[in-house]
Amino acid sequence: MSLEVRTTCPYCGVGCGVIARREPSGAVTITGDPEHPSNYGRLCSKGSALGETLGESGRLLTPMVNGREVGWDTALDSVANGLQQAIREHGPESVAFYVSGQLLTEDYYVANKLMKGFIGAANIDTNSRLCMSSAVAAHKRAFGADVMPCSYDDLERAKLIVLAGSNAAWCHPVIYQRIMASKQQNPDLQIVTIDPRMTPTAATADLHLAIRPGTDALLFNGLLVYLEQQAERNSLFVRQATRESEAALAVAALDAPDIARVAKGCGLAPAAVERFYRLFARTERVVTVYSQGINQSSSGVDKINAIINCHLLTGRIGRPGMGPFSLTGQPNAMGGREVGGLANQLAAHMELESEADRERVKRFWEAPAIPRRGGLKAVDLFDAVEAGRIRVLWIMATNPAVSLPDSDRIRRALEKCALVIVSDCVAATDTLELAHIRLPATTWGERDCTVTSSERRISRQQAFLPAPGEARPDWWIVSQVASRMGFSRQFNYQRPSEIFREHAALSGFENRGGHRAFDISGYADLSDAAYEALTPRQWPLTRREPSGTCRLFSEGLFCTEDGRARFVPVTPGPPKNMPNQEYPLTLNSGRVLDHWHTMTRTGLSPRLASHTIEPYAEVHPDDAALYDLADGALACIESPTGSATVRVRVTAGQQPGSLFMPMHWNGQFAETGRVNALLPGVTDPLSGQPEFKQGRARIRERRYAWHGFLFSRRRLQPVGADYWARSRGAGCWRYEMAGDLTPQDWAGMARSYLCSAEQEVGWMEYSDRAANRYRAARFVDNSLESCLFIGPDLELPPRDWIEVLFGKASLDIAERASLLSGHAPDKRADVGRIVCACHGIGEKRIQAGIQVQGLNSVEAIAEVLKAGSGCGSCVPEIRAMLAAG
Ligand SMILES: Nc1nc2c(c(=O)[nH]1)N[C@H]1C(S)=C(S)[C@@H](COP(=O)(O)OP(=O)(O)OC[C@H]3O[C@@H](n4cnc5c(=O)[nH]c(N)nc54)[C@H](O)[C@@H]3O)O[C@H]1N2
Ligand SMILES: Nc1nc2c(c(=O)[nH]1)N[C@H]1C(S)=C(S)[C@@H](COP(=O)(O)OP(=O)(O)OC[C@H]3O[C@@H](n4cnc5c(=O)[nH]c(N)nc54)[C@H](O)[C@@H]3O)O[C@H]1N2
Ligand code: SF4
Ligand SMILES: [Mo]
Repeated sequence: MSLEVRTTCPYCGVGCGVIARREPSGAVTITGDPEHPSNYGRLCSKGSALGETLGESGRLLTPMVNGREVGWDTALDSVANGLQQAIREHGPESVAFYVSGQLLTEDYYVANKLMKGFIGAANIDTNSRLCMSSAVAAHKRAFGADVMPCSYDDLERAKLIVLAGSNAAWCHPVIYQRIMASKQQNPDLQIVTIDPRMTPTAATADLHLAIRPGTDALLFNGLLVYLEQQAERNSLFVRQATRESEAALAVAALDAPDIARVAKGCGLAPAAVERFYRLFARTERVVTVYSQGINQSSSGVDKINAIINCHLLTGRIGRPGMGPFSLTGQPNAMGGREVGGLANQLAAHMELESEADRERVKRFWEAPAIPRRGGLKAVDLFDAVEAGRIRVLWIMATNPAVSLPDSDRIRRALEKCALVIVSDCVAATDTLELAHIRLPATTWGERDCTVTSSERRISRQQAFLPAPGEARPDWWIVSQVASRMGFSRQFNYQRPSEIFREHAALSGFENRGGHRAFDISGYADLSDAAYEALTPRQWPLTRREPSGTCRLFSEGLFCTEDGRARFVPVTPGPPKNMPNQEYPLTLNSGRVLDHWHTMTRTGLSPRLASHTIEPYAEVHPDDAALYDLADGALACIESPTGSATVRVRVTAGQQPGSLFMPMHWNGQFAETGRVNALLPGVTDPLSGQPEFKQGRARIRERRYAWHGFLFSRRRLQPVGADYWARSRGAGCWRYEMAGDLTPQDWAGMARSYLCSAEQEVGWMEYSDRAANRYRAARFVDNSLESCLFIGPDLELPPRDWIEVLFGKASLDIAERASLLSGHAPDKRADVGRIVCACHGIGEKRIQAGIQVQGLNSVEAIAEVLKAGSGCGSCVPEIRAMLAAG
């Protein structure tokens, strides 16, 4: 009998419902849940490839202490003893937790409870600091609480959607699909994208404002002034429901008196600015969506308040189809905010600084002590680790050696730390390499708790697979450690439903009149069976409103003492990391469609890896000419903190003077491709969020004596290559490589890569020493085991047909010969670079469809080839191919 469960995708904050079906054979199929209100059956490429990332291979299966496998008892005792000893000798502030928006709510709740209630310090921070903390701070300033008032439904009701610093087509693909579907039904819907570079999201917008990096606050200050000048102020709303409008307007008028000034400052054409302002002024139903292009800035909080100011002035908030909309990144970024995962929060939207809140939580938890002050924010926390003030650091479900800024320094801090504990589900990450204690956690498919999406919707993750090896849920691990530290009564949880009920009860505890907006007390008495069957609902959710709440602030009442929202006067300066003579370029960073962060899971899927196999930097053609960089060449990028070597992608979509690098690559996939080696730990003074979007850098071509690639069924460690990037292929691992020194003996080097000496069977090789060309292939029982291609320059054979050979049980003579000649035996086998990751359709296949089959529209290509009919994120690329003919 097959087992079927309804669960939630573990990737982005859209929070799509997934149906996972496990067949008796063990195979797992994944489909979108047609009944889940986040996606109504849709999924993006990452969600649909979830089945490819399951399984035991590469997993951390046993607890380990100092490199030795141990039982859970030993591991948990070691953690508890390590924490207690440091607390005894150096005080509670000498230990810290660094947690994650990828923990589930119940995990997060117990980690926060242990630190803030029982260890009695507040040094627990989360990777949401890197992600949402500017939004949290701005919401608190404007609304008096961290509340995002809108729903996805508002995006479908809007007549204008402004996407500020969001590449939703790649990062929130199902929301983007919903927006696009809405536009198809309602062609009047206008979409404005504000992003310094051309993205797939910008490509399909009605208006793309390629803004000068970091100048968004000026644009929105200018909008505020324009709205006032055009008499768009909603006087009644401003008078009754807000304060400080005059101060905000006065400051904005100084900063952005007219369109000409704004256009100049933002590097935009005045007509484009005016068009945006006019659209905004005349459209009542406007939603402004903001994401990392706004948040990850040294003035991110101010930028968000500049956006919210415009919604307050026009009263466009709390009503259908309008409002400021913060997109959350991680699956449970919102849940983490509910439990108080940030160092400056308590739990259930209460404040450490408030004595009443502290007393209340202390009584509820029966806790010995609650700290009076916030703890260290992520970047500061790692500074304290480096300085030796924090002696024990427990990291859960995040990979800071890659994802924090100035990552070489983060690695050094971890190396110095007396005790580093890491809970992760995989066996090898850059952070785990520096851990003394490794704790194997269960992950998606095995874990069983709740998460909250961007629109405040709480959904269940359900297990459909047994936990592999000794892996355990994070809530269990933390509770066990807490018990061993002497708090067994308050952490005696047997199942997640018990934690969830406690969390729900705390949200309603002494919360009279719903003073705290986060209230899910309607769930406080949920039975275990009801928890199992929980359907997705939006908070607040109380006994009086058991079906949840779609939209907040609909009565013009906010969460401040006097119920009024606040305008915040803002005059943000330029980014802290302006380019200078030595480092003349702005370094921007972000995401690609098919990878998730540090690739620990998406890196295992051949389908997802096929779209982008190497780290890269986007460079504008003018800069490419200036620095003599060819498309496809390798380049060295340097900054004041470090350097990286990546492939160059020349594109007119990039802004002159700016580079863009994806954030995903790391020591496991390409040691030299780490963008955070280049970005300094500069943060927003209010939120502590790092400025990941504006670093400074310089670029130059990096020449090598040889270039090559290697395919192997086994995962290898490329030795002798100065540059390498690993990616998953179908049935093989792929390595792109380059080196400074030509080895004396190619065959010897090939053997050291591909096999040990006693395995020297089934070799074929071709060598032209003078031309620095070498090719070798190794077979086991006629099937291709590995192959290596080396040349003096970038002119190497295409890769895709070789991957096809790994899918074959045995190769015929022509195919073997083709390996050595470097030419595909059959032209059809070479599909080219994968464009549509959902269906695995390559560039050449699509080109043939256009040129040979006469397919002349996106729809025709979707119909005949299926390309573009999945998540739709490759549609802009297909459109560009159609235009090129
Ligand atoms: N495929 C994929 N999807 C993901 C993730 C992933 O790893 N992979 N991660 C998830 C997470 S945790 C997050 S936080 C979200 C992030 O989702 P997004 O915020 O949409 O993604 P980013 O690519 O980080 O950045 C968005 C855009 O900001 C632009 N930008 C840079 N500087 C500026 C500026 O000065 N002004 C403006 N207006 N824009 C600027 C960048 O060019 C970039 O296109 O994605 C989530 N979804
Ligand atoms: N330059 C640059 N840097 C950035 C950003 C950027 O835009 N530019 N974006 C920032 C943002 S917004 C974010 S959110 C961060 C993300 O950065 P990270 O959080 O560091 O990235 P992940 O790769 O998602 O790390 C999650 C880890 O948890 C593990 N894991 C998965 N499931 C479980 C589980 O159930 N339990 C446990 N214990 N572990 C699990 C995974 O294997 C992985 O090692 O990166 C930030 N860094
Ligand atoms: S849009 Fe986000 S939540 Fe939905 S399937 Fe894709 S990654 Fe998962
Ligand atoms: Mo994020």
